[in-house]
Amino acid sequence: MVDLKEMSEALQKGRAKIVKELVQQAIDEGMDAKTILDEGLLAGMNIVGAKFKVNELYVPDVLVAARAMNAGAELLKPILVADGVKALGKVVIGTCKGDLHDIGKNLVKMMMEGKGFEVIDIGVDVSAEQFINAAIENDASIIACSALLTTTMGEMSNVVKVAIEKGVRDKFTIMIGGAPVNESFKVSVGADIYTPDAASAADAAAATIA
Ligand code: B1M
Repeated sequence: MVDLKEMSEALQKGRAKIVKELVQQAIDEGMDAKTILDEGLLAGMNIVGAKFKVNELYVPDVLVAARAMNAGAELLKPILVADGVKALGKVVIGTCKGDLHDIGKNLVKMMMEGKGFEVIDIGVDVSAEQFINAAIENDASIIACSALLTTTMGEMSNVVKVAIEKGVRDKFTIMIGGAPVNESFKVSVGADIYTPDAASAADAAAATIA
């Protein structure tokens, strides 16, 4: 039986190959994908975050851990999205301008695909104009903005402003999330939905269609 603590420790050391092997082994053993994600991968990433905060780990350490996280999450993706049945609609997702953090965004994308959405991922460092233009071009119904930095969450306010300026505010549900964001910030910028994690983001997105 795979030891999820060992998986978490391998992730913290950035051992992507070992993380992938352990994730695959856990899948083969029939372990629940959500348990592998939460108790193996995310548990490891949380420890990395805490050590980064107190300068016990530095940017290169965090980068290799992030790569290991993404490598493991990729293996879980087909299982996490397997529940998706019919296409619910289109979502444009990205990380706000100035922000390169993409692990949370990738999880939100994965969960939304799991619900049956077609998700157009426009990457990181995305400006308000780019969010709106991509949503118009792809005829999306939801714009999903992620931010991990207090210095980049302000771009979410610009997404709402640009949508109003272009006369398309009522065409899109604007969803926001990421560690520094909360419900009162959502209200202050005039976005439609804030959710604290990827699973609730996918549930909330699906609820807009129902
Ligand atoms: Co950065 N970083 N980082 N970093 N990094 C944080 C965010 C930080 C909190 C670390 C710390 O100080 N404790 C801090 C931000 C402080 C602040 O602004 N308040 C920080 C900093 C300061 C920086 C740099 C400025 C460091 C530097 O260079 N001196 C720099 C900025 C670069 C830039 O973006 N311009 C930087 C760089 C990096 C790396 C490149 C090394 C790497 C990113 C790699 C990558 O993403 N590919 C990195 C990482 C990995 C982190 C930590 C350690 C982990 C983030 C993460 O991926 N968590 C982070 C500390 C921490 O969070 N503990 C930190 C796992 C991920 C699943 O969680 O993204 O929060 P998260 O997503 C969650 C929810 O927030 C939510 O769902 C997910 C869970 O289900 N969610 C949504 C996210 N988006 C959503 C959207 C939604 C709904 C929910 O709807 C649309």
